[in-house]
Amino acid sequence: MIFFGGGCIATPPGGMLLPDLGVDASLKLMAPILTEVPSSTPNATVAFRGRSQGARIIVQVPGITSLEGAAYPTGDFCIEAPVPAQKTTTYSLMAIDSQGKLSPSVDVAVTHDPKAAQPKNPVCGDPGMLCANAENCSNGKDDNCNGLIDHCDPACNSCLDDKLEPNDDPFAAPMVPNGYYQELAICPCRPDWYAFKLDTGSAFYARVVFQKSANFDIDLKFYRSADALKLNDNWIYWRHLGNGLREVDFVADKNDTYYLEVFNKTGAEVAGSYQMQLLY
Ligand SMILES: [Ca+2]
Ligand SMILES: [Ca+2]
Ligand SMILES: [Ca+2]
Repeated sequence: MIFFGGGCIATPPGGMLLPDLGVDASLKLMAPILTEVPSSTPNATVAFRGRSQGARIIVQVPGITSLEGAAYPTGDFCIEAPVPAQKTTTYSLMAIDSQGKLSPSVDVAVTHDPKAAQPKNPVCGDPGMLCANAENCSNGKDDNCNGLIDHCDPACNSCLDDKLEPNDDPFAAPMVPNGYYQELAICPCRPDWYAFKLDTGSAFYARVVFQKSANFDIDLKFYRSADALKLNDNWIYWRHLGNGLREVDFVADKNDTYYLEVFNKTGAEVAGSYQMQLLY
């Protein structure tokens, strides 16, 4: 599940001083700072409010789902997550920036209790004036709250992405079935991630075909879930087959969700298209 742009005005507690979250690309991305989270709620959803350097916020609800939402141009965010009934759930929140850099996580526990008091601001609501209709392409901010900053935003680079978007990181990767996928695209700052559930001993095959150029040359990386979800680049499979053809041919050695990353290895911020065949 992915929610972009939806949200509410973050309301840090009055008088609380927050650190300067100016972005320095050379530094590690900081974990989100939570400013408002109820410890218990009678509701089926909870709103997490805070501040972040990242363009997007990820909430992992263990064993259930990952959610993603865009931060506001101010650096504030509000993102809602489901609350499993009659228990305490420990959520992990992370930030991810426009270049795919992931922050450490911050964990927070919320207890569902039908008798708990109603939280003060239980839903994120309309972000109102915080999100603009248009993207300013040179201010280092995600003005229109779509999770994409400046030249990474299609409003600035005019790149037409594919129907499986948004899948710019493993937390937003769709589970894609067997098949032949045409008209896929890589846009600037936006690798494509896909997820597959494989049982031990089952075979997986993926083939990607594209037109290579000086600025556009795709590579594939295939990961186990634990590595993909940490973005630690500890991939397990990567093979070249000459210009314009890449392949993954793998037999699962354990039951797991595996992830495929398709990206432009030249690092040039250009658009390119590809086709993908999946057999598993
Ligand atoms: Ca901008
Ligand atoms: Ca944007
Ligand atoms: Ca894409």
